Amino acid sequence: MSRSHPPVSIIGAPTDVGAGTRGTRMGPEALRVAGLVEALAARGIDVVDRGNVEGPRNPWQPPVDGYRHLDEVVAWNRAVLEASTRELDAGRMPIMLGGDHCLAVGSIAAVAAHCRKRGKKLRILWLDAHTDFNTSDITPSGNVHGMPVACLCGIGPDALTSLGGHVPEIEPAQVRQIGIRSVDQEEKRLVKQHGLDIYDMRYIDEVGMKQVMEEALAGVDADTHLHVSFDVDMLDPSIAPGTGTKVPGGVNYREGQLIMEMIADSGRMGSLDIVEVNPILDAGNATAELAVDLVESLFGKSTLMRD
Ligand code: HAR
Ligand code: MN
Ligand code: MN
Ligand code: MN
Repeated sequence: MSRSHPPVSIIGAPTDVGAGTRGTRMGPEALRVAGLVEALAARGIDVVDRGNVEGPRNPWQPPVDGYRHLDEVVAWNRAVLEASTRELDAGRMPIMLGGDHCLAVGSIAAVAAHCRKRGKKLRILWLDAHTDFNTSDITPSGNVHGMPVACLCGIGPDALTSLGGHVPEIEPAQVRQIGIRSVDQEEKRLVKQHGLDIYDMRYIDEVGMKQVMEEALAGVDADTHLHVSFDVDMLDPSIAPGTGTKVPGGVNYREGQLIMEMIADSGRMGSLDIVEVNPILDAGNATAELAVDLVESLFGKSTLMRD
């Protein structure tokens, strides 16, 4: 029996202004070519591709005061915030195709406002190799895709922390981070200080993905809007080479499937980001194709016995 899903809207955000490697600007097309829209439609989901939002080109400049391309990052996030808000207001589930992970500031600011309006609890599953909790003072790169979680928690430049008009947009206690294995030295201090709930690869190795997901989803109920922010570098680079900041020792294929299946079982996913797909670095279009495969599971595709 397949679960009924809310209607879905695809929003492309073709940019790499927040990254240190160019190419995620082609992520939305790579995901479309991998058959994302068709895969959702084949599951009986009402899916509309809204096309891409627009924003400034990547000026490819060094960081200024600890940020690369801050104005451009803000402009792209504003576009994502507006497009996501429009879909949420219409009762549709936005799927934001990045683009680099800086765009989660806009997508999640939209979701946070939606939840405040509807009196819903918000839980964020941050699937990533990285905690993305840097600030301009401690960033080793100036790349804003290493900072979105901090910005959403109110730590960052005003233009990003107040993008959605509510500071902070979220509390660290609303976030669960899964797949983590690369945290910068000073960033480690900061995530500890703010009490982020981090399921790193060692913990996944020790207790197994089933328990990790049970813990990460604990307390999610009918009043909860679940936002999934899926950075494909969570996956092991051997199966997902098409991304700019690869870290060995990532989530394997079966673990990835289990994450998605258990989120699907919760029945509470209300919004999704798919970010950091860089087809230039890929083997064919393998990473986007794997992402689509995992998204099918996220929307309830399962083995014959459980479908
Ligand atoms: N922590 C490093 C930095 O801040 C690398 C961040 C890489 N970020 C992403 N998103 N790919 O998770 O520069
Ligand atoms: Mn990330
Ligand atoms: Mn990452
Ligand atoms: Mn909702």
